[in-house]
Amino acid sequence: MTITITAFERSPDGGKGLARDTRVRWALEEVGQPYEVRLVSFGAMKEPAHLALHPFGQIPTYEEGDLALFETGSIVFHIAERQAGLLPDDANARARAITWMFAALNTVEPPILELVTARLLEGDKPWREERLPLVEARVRSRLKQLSARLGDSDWLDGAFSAGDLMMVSVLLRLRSSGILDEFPNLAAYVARGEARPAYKRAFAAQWAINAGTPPTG
Ligand code: GTB
Repeated sequence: MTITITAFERSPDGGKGLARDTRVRWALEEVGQPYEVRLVSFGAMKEPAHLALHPFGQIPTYEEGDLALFETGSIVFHIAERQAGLLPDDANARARAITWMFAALNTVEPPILELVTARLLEGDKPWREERLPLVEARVRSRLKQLSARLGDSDWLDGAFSAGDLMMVSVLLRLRSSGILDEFPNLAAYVARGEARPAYKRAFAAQWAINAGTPPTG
């Protein structure tokens, strides 16, 4: 059955792979599942046809026959559950890998998004100088904990899993801040993720669409 995802017609990041369709593309590439992409403009995202797929008017979405999904956590989990390659067979190891997916989205991503907001969207606000160090401290605190848990392992819990895919995707958003480099094992972890052939294919596919658009992210 054909799988169709949606992505920005023009990603505001100019092809850095930071828009969330990249993590879905990566998951599909890891399991060897071909897919099609429907590009949507910011305007079209808020139109009824897209809102029927995504109640919040965002990308990415995922369509497969009668099934329509939104939220990258749910989409990547769906892909990982149905095809081999992203979740271990052992029930406990599988539960732990899923736990890391949730940890990436619920515990690590929120302070990172707060930082992105503080740096990019509130850059001209009078409270920026006071707020930014507080937000950066919250990000560093999370990274310190994650770094301690990862230690010198390649991946968070044994073999590469959907948990790592999600965690690397989340951490990539930090690159332009320089904070990731303060934690060499996390920077190396992200680089390992980016070196995976499936990630490279996913990145190249979004780059082919977005390269040359003015970066703002
Ligand atoms: N929780 C949802 C999920 O995980 O699927 C969040 C989806 C989401 O934030 N989608 C964004 C979107 O559609 C695109 S990815 N935004 C348009 C809108 O809300 O109107 C977020 C994103 C946007 C831009 C950059 N960038 O420029 O670097 C990076 C990431």
